[in-house]
Amino acid sequence: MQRNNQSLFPTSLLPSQFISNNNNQDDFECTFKIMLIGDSGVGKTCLLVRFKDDTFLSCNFIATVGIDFKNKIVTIDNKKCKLQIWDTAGQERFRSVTHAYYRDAQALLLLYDVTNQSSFDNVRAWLSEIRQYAEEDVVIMLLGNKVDKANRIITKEQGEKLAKQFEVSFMETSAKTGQNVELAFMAVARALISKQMNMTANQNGSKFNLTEYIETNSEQKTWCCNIGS
Ligand SMILES: Nc1nc2c(ncn2[C@@H]2O[C@H](COP(=O)(O)OP(=O)(O)O)[C@@H](O)[C@H]2O)c(=O)[nH]1
Ligand SMILES: [Mg+2]
Repeated sequence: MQRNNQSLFPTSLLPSQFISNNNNQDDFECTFKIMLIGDSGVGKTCLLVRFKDDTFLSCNFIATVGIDFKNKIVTIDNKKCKLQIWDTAGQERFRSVTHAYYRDAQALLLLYDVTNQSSFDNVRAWLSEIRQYAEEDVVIMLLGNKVDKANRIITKEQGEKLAKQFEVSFMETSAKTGQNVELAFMAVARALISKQMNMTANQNGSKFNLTEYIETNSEQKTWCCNIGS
């Protein structure tokens, strides 16, 4: 049965209006909106909970409905930044809703599950949807999640190849063990800060090199292109 999206998501909760209600904006030197997308069950909610609270819930009981968000304050190079992280439901029936939110996102973390072939196959469809609905200069990072599991089907090389083809950054993560989770969010936040600084100050200074940053900091070597420019 078709759901009525309007009743689930009142206009008062549309993202840009929601952000503009923030009275404490001055407390932060930057506020970024990051969205988690990907098929249902790939671990988006668990990844967010791991980053926010550093815990792993079995999560079986949490079926994200539509869209939800959590704020996390991070300090990067003495800058206090608010990351507003939006967690979407990947189910087909909610896609028409999440489209509206793409426009406000400065970064997208696109997840697949390394033990689930179809979630990997669907990455192309997600990327074309991103190209259609998100801002052109949105920062995109592809994440192969659940690398802690023994029954992986998708190799790291396959993930790297796909990311390279679409010129997006790539990492492998585990919401369960926490591997690379903090790094993925922090790398994206750093790329956004660098982008913002380059735009506002028209600086000639050194650009943040995301590739190098991830290579240096990741718990396993990963390939990544420079999205910080
Ligand atoms: N082993 C393992 N399981 C995970 C990981 N991330 C999520 N899960 C499990 O995958 C299932 C779906 O996770 P969830 O975050 O709800 O996926 P979502 O639909 O993308 O939000 C849950 O049963 C989680 O416990 C991970 O990194 N490793
Ligand atoms: Mg979820």
